[in-house]
Amino acid sequence: MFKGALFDLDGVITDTSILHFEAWRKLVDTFFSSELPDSLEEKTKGVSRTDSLKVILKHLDVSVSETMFQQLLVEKNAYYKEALQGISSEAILPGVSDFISELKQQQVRLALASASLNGPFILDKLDLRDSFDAIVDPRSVARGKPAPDIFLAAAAALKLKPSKCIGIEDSIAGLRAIKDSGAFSVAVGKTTELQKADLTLSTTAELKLTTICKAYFH
Ligand code: B16
Ligand code: MG
Repeated sequence: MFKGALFDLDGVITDTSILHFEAWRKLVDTFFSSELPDSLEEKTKGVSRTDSLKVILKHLDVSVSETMFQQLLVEKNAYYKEALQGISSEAILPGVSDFISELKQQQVRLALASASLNGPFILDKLDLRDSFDAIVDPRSVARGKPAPDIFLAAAAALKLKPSKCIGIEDSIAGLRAIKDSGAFSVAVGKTTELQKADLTLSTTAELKLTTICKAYFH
């Protein structure tokens, strides 16, 4: 049996990805009078704020000064934080609360492995902070997803080997990170690339201990 569960946040615990992308769209509209195509959303999922902005500027084919770059990061976060004000435990994705209870009953320890600097703030809003034994500060790892660093740090924070953990992700970058960490990968979503996970589920409603154990011991 696995002893640890390493959770991504956005797209796994709550669906804030739409709020992220709306904030990016607002920023691009305000500062560059431009629009972003839907296809860019996947490329910014699971990717740090800084790396997301690089992807967006590359798409727009514009370069900005370091000062402007930093200002854009601050502005985007301000839009995003504004959108987060209204969220509560009702925004926890289906099945997640029950799954966390099942894990707790089996003494599985929980760690948050989110690229978001807003992770602790969001867990507070969802009333889930106390459910987690560890929250990795994404600033404490050298490389962001798709590098495995944050999942390695999450397992280490639980004092577990990655092979004794499952990692749960919704993004392609995040899935690569779990796989390279050596944890058992559970992907949630319908994107073709997510089928490469050890176990792929269509939605969080399918996150059940029996389903995961069956695949883990297979
Ligand atoms: P922030 P996750 C990621 O969260 C989001 O998927 C990604 O879109 C965002 O750019 C990143 O967090 C950084 O978020 O701007 O709040 O620091 O999926 O790793 O939980
Ligand atoms: Mg995610």
